[in-house]
Amino acid sequence: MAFMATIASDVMASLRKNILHPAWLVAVASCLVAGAATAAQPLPWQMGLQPPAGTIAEMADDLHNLLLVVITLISLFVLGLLVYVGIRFRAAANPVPSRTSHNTVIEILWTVIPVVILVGIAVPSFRLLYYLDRTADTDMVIKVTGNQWYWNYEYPDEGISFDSYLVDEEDLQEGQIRLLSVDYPMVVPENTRVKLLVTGNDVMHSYFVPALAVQVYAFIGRTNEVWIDVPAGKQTYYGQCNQICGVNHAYMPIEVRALPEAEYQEWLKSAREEFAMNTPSPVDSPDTGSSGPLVLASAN
Ligand SMILES: [Cu+2]
Repeated sequence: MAFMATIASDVMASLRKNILHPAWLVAVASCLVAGAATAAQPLPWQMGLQPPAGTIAEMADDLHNLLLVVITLISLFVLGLLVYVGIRFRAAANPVPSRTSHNTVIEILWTVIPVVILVGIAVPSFRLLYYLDRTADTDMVIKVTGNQWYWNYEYPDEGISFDSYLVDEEDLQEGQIRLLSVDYPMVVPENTRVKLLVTGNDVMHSYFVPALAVQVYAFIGRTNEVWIDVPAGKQTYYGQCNQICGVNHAYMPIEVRALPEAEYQEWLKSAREEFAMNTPSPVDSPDTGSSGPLVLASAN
């Protein structure tokens, strides 16, 4: 027993020394302050979702908060019921159990109440689904292609296309974030609705930016259409591929940079020079005849 007591007091002393160490307190405090200042990246000790950016994310956040209340109440009710039954009807307190096999009132209640709860959840849920599905009123289009292991962003209306790679840890500049910053981020003007055409080039990837509440699969040979509602404000939103896609799955982050219109136009000017798309190579022979299926020439 003395041995156990010694261990316990050692553990307590160590906890006091380490957890209450000023460095820890400073770290935790700075996380909280940083959490309030920057909105679009995961933070140490983060609780809950990233602050929502744009109407889609706000609606998703509201739905999440509503569901959190509902499931908490249900869990507490079921727990309370279990504890009550366990105590009230235990063998010692209730030696002769009731032989009741059914009770019509309670059976109607435990069918109708869950249905009402589910319908209550379905209304905001479907509202959000239909809102997400409406990609018609967007201001611009970006085609996003997942590759092993980087993203490619193409602005079809601007004729630019570029690859976006993770910045290695040893090359990180001031202000860049380990495992999240990329060499060429996807740049968008602030306060814009952007239609994303998401596809894949090799295996399945998934384009996921939590703060913008966008998560969509990138399949080879198929284009998924979604939109993001980038709110006003110069901000960088970080995300990651969240479909296990091979050994470097963790190293293909997404960086979306929202710029004021003037700065976006400036970026566009330099991007047009730097990332002008190669014109697609023409099919080898225009006269393929009608004898066989059309074979597209390999680009390389
Ligand atoms: Cu991936």
